[in-house]
Amino acid sequence: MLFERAKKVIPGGVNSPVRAFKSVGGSPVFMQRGHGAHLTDADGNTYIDYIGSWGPFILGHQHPRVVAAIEHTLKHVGTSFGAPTMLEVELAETITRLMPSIEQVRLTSSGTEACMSAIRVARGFTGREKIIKFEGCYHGHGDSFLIKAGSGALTLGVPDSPGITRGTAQDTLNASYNDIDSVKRLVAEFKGEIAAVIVEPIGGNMGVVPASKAFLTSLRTLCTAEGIVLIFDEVMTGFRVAFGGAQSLYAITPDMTTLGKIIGGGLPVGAYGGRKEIMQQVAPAGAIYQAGTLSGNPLAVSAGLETLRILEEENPYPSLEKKAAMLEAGFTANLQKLGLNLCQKRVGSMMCLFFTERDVIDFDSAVSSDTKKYAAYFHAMLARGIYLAPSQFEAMFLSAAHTDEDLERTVQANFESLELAYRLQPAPNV
Ligand code: KE4
Repeated sequence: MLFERAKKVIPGGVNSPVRAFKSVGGSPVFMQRGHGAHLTDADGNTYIDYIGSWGPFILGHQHPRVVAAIEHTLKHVGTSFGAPTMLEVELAETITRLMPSIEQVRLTSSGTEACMSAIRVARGFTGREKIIKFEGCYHGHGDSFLIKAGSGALTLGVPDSPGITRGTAQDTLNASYNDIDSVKRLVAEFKGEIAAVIVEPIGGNMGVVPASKAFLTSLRTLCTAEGIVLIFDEVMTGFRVAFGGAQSLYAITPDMTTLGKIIGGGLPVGAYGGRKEIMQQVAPAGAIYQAGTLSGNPLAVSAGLETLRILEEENPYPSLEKKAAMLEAGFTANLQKLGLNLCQKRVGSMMCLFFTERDVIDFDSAVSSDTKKYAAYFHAMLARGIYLAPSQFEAMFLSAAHTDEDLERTVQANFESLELAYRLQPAPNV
């Protein structure tokens, strides 16, 4: 049993907790190969993949041009030098051209590094210490982010994981997503002490929960008025929901943006960037230190660069929108047929079926979902060859490689799996 073997040498048998199936039960499926919109597991079973490595594979696994770009770099360039290369300059030029709010950008090797670095830079730039994040948003596993809202009157954050110090926790304040008043209260209470607000412009880590335009607009106005750095964490939404990311959809300009996933094309790349006057404070141009052995390495950069080139040349967004709308409509029709009134949220090719009848607009409404029903649904879909996130509080991602046949199969599996999860299937005639 692969999982037992893995658990002997890796904590929980996985290299990232969500993969362990803890919230849906059972053992994780060990994958052996990815190809287009499909995965093959170690036993040879195939799946239609709606995780796509948690977002990077908007083009599907093993896109021929991305594979060729990686092969070329491997054979004719190398993997990493720890020295500047033209490739990373080209990726930086592409990112700053496609996301104009990013005047300068620093490459990292993960989204966590990007987000950790962005708040350090915001703190260094403003000379302030506190940050505001939102309950239900995830910005990687940096200490300052693994903080939950203090109970009741205690507005200072409290650690959400052992190993996080009280000293760190006190500098993270939690507000409620889509609730500008919760931010205004913190800004008033900690006047002049807040360096940054970091927000996922479309929440993707409590299921998919879009921010309202009014909320993000008010956030922008408030941060400008208070000299607070507004950071859009677009690690998931960057080049996912639109070519220019969520900031282009909402037409709101953050002071800084963090990126990851798609810009690595399946290899480890993260990035943070923003206004030049802020980024000029980053070492070695400025005094704020941040570094990384493999930052901008040619191999990972070539995968990300080719992915962005394909996205720009082929513009798959209209067809992704059509496919995702078709899938959503199929699910809606199933819910109606079954008399279920579950909440669905979708922005472009990232979507979520919440097992709650409430309208999900923030963390509290998201967690009203019935995770047991989700678990039953998840396993029923898995048994039908549909690979979804093993947690209610994640996103479902479509790729340019998903075919209409994949979507039809998924809609049919959705109907059967909802029937099972809600025990709606007609009692077998005895
Ligand atoms: P990484 O360090 O995992 O590359 O990026 C952290 C991160 C930052 N910001 C946002 C908005 C993110 O969604 C993420 C990572 N997303 C999770 C999926 N919910 C990665 C999956 C995992 O943790 O294994």
